[in-house]
Amino acid sequence: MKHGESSLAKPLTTNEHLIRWVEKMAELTQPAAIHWVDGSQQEYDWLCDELVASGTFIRLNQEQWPGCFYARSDPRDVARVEDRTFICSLSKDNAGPTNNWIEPFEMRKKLKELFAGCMRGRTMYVLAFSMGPVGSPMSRIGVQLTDSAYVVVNMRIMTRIGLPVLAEIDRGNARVVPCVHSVGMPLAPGQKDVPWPCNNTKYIVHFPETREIWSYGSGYGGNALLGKKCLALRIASNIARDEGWMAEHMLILGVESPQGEKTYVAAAFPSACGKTNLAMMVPPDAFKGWKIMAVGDDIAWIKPDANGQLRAINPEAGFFGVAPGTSAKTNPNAMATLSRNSIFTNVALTPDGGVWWEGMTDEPPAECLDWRGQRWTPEIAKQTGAKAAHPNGRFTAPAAQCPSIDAKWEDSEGVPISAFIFGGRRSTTIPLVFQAFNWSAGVYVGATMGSETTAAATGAVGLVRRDPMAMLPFCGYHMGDYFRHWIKMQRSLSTTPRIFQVNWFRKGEDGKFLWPGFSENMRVLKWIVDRVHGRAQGKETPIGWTPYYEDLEWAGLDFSREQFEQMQEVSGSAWRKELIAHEELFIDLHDHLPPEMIDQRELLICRL
Ligand code: TSX
Ligand code: MN
Repeated sequence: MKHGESSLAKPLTTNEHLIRWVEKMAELTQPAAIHWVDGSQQEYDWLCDELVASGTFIRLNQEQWPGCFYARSDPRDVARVEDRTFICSLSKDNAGPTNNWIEPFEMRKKLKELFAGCMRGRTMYVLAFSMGPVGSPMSRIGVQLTDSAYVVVNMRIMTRIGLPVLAEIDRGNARVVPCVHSVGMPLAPGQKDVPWPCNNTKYIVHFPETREIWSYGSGYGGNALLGKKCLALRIASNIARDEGWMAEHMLILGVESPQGEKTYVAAAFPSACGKTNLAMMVPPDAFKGWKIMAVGDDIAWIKPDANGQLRAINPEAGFFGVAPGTSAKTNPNAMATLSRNSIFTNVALTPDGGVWWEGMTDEPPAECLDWRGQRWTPEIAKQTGAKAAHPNGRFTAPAAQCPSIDAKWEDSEGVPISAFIFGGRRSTTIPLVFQAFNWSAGVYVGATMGSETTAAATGAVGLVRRDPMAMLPFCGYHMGDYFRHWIKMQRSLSTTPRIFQVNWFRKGEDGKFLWPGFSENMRVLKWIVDRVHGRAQGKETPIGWTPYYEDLEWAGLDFSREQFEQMQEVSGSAWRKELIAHEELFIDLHDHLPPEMIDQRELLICRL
């Protein structure tokens, strides 16, 4: 008998409310079968077998890539769809100018139409998941109904799922976030399925007041794995505001000194800044005895403990990382993490049943099949510019497999956060590192952060796009109220984390990067840790404290005082332009902006 065949439809819960909701949703969406996901290895293996049989998955060469699978999406379903993402709060004002809003009653009517019969001919999976370790007071539970087995197996890597979560629901204290997901492609009797079902009409919908998520038409990443961006950021940012904690788009890492002193920091970067690389960074050889340990690479839930100390958990259990650019050189820990039990989507398939992507090796394979299944060779690439992997091609890999995963990464109390780091990709103006003068000044730094667009995103390349706290696509309410919440958090803290800005991407007049980045960023992290513990000097500048040349550890790197001064320069004329760009962002948010943001801007103008 196949995995649990006879009992798939049997509810794995005693919670009447949950059972009735599943029945109601099945009535609406009309699936051919219901499968309560238990989360076992057996079930996972069986689902992967089914995905291979249906053509969604290709099993990779098990000698080289044990436990690994390969998927190609529909070429029209390759990334998050921000213009199809909606925050349906009761009032439009609560969603703010940076979110799409549709009146909730109207949206519910639309969703009813879209979801009516949308799962015909498919199985509806009932997927209970926990964001954060099961049972942690900081965790939150969701139940996702989905007609995609691909989603179920990815969610098993990215979150904690199945029986332990259902048991938590049965205990009855948890408020569950209901999540409904459909690829939006019902099957008529006898109709043959396609490897990647989806619909050109897409809706990613959040109801912040009722804490609900509805997703239609996409099977990809953040559109479909509803625990991640939808629950852990957009819905959780609403919960966090109401309950006095923070749901942030941040990596968490621990810095361990040779003496065994441990310091945890959380860092927010917009996309294409190498957040996963920083989370898994390996210190340079000269930093003997220093260790960087990863707690998370994307999301941090941060809450004051009884002593007024901020503590953070990583609500996820895996990494859903961008593959292109990831290599043994740029991120050896990621390469080790994804070497087994991982799922690859929209990268290239090599003739020996392996995967490849741009930047993985110096030498490309002589030939392979690209992310669309077409023959690709380096010659073809040279002639047509075709990429073997989609720039947003992904790996889904278990966090527990990361060689540098922190011992406390699943600690239900979380890890203490001593510093926040805001970063961006800026070729001018922003120095390698500086420390904000205080909490409000630091919130201003985060609120005004921006990043230059790269080829990976759509639109013009090289423009600075403002992305406050890297939360622009993920804040589930008014961005001005979000700044207000940050300001307010200080009141519940006995010690406030120090706040820093970094920029690995400043360029010289020759257009070359001034800073070698990657492992060498350890030198910056060490100064940050030294500042936190009151050990390092800082030079007062108009924008904050910057390190003196002597304050950074230079062993093992040939970097002159002149190079350093160029990289740390605070140019009055460049900053005056920067301030005008800040004002533009603030105009859009003016009626919700906390007065501290205006004050900080005034203070900055005076200091300049
Ligand atoms: O991830 C990056 N980090 C953080 C690493 C811990 N990247 C990659 C960004 C794209 C996702 C970086 N790119 C970093 C960085 O610190 N710095 C740069 C820019 C850079 C690129 C190449 C070189 C130097 C700087 N040098 C050579 O290629 C030789
Ligand atoms: Mn992210």
